[in-house]
Amino acid sequence: MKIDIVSVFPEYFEVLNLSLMGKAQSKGLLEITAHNLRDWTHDVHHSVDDTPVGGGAGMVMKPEVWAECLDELLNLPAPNEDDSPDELVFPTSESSDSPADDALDFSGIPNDETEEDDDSNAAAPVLIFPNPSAPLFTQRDATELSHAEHLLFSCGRYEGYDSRIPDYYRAQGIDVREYSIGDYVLNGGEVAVSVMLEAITRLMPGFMGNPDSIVEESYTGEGALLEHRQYTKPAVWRGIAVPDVLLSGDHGKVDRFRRDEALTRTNEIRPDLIEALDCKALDKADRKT
Ligand code: 6GU
Repeated sequence: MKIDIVSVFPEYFEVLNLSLMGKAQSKGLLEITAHNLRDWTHDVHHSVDDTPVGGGAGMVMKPEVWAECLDELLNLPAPNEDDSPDELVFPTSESSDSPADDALDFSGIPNDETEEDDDSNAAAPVLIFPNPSAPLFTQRDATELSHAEHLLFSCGRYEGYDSRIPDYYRAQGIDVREYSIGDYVLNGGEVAVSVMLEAITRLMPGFMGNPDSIVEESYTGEGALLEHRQYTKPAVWRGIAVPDVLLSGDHGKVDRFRRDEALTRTNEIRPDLIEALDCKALDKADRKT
């Protein structure tokens, strides 16, 4: 899998040379390149942001710099740059399918589901924007993206990026995703991208030493449940015993015990996951739990 990351702090991603991610790179399974967005600026200050149109605090990342960068990394031709910034229409809402803007050729139908269709050459990258105001990134997304050939992450900083950037690339037929990693605010997309990358790449075939270890985890399989609790030896430690059934050697009982614990714990900690369970994925014994 080829992975490009664009950031004003590409050094953030040096940690990807460590541990399993580093190993996957040496094995040739992953090819990660972190680019500096400022390499696509032309002014002496290498500025990448500007004040928000409509007022408000903070700075917003400028579309022009991102576009030069993303056009190049996506191998797209730059459009006519005759359109002076004043002629552009600012959409009034954040909606990505604003129909106006023929100047920008917003003819494409935004479609988050598209994976690798389209006429374009082989594997156009999936373009991913971390964004605290976007839908949550889930294990399902990680699983889907672990099959992609090429991912391109665009890390915003400051208050975010101009919303026309993802709109524009969607209209060009690129598979564009915007994701939040949780209900809290980070200073920029770098950490969020590291999180998503780790969740995605560990699901790639050949990434894990023991592929079984990703099968039984929380959030995978039919009906996402939190995992049961884990114990190792000794059987009694500081006066605390592991549950007897785990020492019984009866695999059927052990499986039932773990499944019950997963259901009970999920119900206590994440009732929303229980709500979302597909009843068909439950067996009779589950229903009793
Ligand atoms: Cl993707 N970005 C930022 N800046 N903050 C976040 C986030 C992303 N997800 C949760 N908080």
